[in-house]
Amino acid sequence: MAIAFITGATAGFGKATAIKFAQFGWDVIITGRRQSRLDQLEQEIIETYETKVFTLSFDVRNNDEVVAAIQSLPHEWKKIDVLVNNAGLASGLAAIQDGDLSDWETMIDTNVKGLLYVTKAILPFMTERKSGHIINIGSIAGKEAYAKGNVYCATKHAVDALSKSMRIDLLPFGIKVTAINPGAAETEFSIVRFKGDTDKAAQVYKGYEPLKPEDIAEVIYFAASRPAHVVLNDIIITPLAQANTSNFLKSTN
Ligand code: NDP
Ligand code: 8X3
Repeated sequence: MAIAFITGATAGFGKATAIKFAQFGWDVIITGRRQSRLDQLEQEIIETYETKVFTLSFDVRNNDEVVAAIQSLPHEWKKIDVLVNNAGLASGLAAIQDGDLSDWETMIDTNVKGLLYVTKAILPFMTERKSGHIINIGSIAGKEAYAKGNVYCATKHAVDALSKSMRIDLLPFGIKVTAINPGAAETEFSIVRFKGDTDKAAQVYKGYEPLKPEDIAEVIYFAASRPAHVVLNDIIITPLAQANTSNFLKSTN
């Protein structure tokens, strides 16, 4: 049976992606910091689908935790076919001159270093078997900067560069690399960005229909389920009302 390892599976895209893979009969390793949410999702999946679930709770910013968690996987769970590097966040929205150092560090440590730590810990299982697929969740913010997005945009530009670079380095191993770059999607993303201010978060999605976690999960699964010789390299997905990072068609009602 095929195995998908999904970071950030306690909410948003990651949770929807775990459910999508399970729906199609994949075994899933679901990860995140909130063990109680992982336990809930495990229950939900095993009650609904005939697949196996393994939960791992760790902080992607801590390389020791990442390595220990991944090494603790039983042998049969180490045959990971697809790694979905999804854990990530924006922290704050401020002009560069007003930026908060700790927000910057959180974003760089999570979105860039965390993605690298997880990838480095899992890659030996793929290079050894000369097979595998890494799906990196970038962002439209990794293609284009927007006002006050500075460091978040920089981390997602880094993910874009890493995806391109990984694709070259992993070519001799037959490992696929896909970058998926969503636009505005309603998840816990803006609640996290605005530090729990749900009213401010809701404003981001007002006046148009944003993407849903399931929209992204479908695309991730589609990329993962192409024939062996086909790779989707780079995908940008937006809601109909979004042309780029800054141009939205919003109704005023
Ligand atoms: P959510 O806030 O809903 O989910 C984020 C997930 O990341 C959670 O499961 C969270 O788990 C996990 N995570 C965050 N920090 C850490 C950490 N230090 N260690 C381990 N896990 C962590 O947001 P989304 O689903 O929207 O975001 C998923 C990805 O998609 C992110 O990389 C984001 O940048 C990107 N993205 C989001 C867009 C959007 O509009 N929503 C658009 C484009 C890209 P826990 O807190 O339990 O650790
Ligand atoms: C999240 C989407 O446009 O808020 O990556 O940066 S955006």
